[in-house]
Amino acid sequence: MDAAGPRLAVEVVTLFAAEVRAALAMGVVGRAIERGVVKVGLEDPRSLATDVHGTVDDRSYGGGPGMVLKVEPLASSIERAAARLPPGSPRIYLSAQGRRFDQAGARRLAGLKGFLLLAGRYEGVDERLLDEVIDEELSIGDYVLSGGELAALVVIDAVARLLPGVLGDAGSADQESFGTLGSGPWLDWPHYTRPEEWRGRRVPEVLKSGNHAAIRRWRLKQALGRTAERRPDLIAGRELTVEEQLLLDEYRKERES
Ligand code: 4HQ
Repeated sequence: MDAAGPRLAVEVVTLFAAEVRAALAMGVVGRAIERGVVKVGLEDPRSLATDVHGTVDDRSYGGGPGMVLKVEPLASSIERAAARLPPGSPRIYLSAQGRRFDQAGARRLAGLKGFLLLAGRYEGVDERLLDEVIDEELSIGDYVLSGGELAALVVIDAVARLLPGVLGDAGSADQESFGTLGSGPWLDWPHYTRPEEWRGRRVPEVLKSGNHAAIRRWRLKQALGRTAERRPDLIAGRELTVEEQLLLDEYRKERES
């Protein structure tokens, strides 16, 4: 992978470069980086601040509490980091005002050669930076974080695991929730491992049957049933296949009894 260069290059612009680096060393993402499939660069705007104190924030015009990240050190950092990425790599700001990041968004980013993530702090960044050097805003959900770093890590994690060679089993990214079993995306089915019985609760017999067709059917039924119960929005307006409709009806009948 090294001779050909990484499959995906990511740059993160953050005031917490050491913390982001440490978090990236964990688990699946850490291994993807180790193997050279993903390359992550970090850029700390503090190192480009124009004064000796490394000032990157200032008071908000219009008043009120909270600081705003200054445009010049951020613009310089972004341009420096972007120069390490393939041409055309989008520059993305993590923000609660952004378009919602989801599995389709993860697949889109996984198809790129590179992208840049800007993680803000405090009240956010000077709006002119967004107009001038940012291509899009992404939100990981409707809640308020203290900074964009955790959001950037969420995006990198969801994207990295989709790249060829990152997960051990080539199919396993595809099989889970929001993967492609049936016409999906459905929620995941229940999982079990040993022991066979725990506090009187037994593993469903079918999973020990060795009947792979029956197991696949059971899992799809559970996935559909749980999706209908917990996330009806994911089912509403979707065309179910004949088999899926049958399995969902079966699930509901079994629930009643
Ligand atoms: N932020 N999804 C960064 C978020 C957020 C989100 C709040 C972004 C604080 C400085 N980012 N600012 N939700 O809550 O991505």
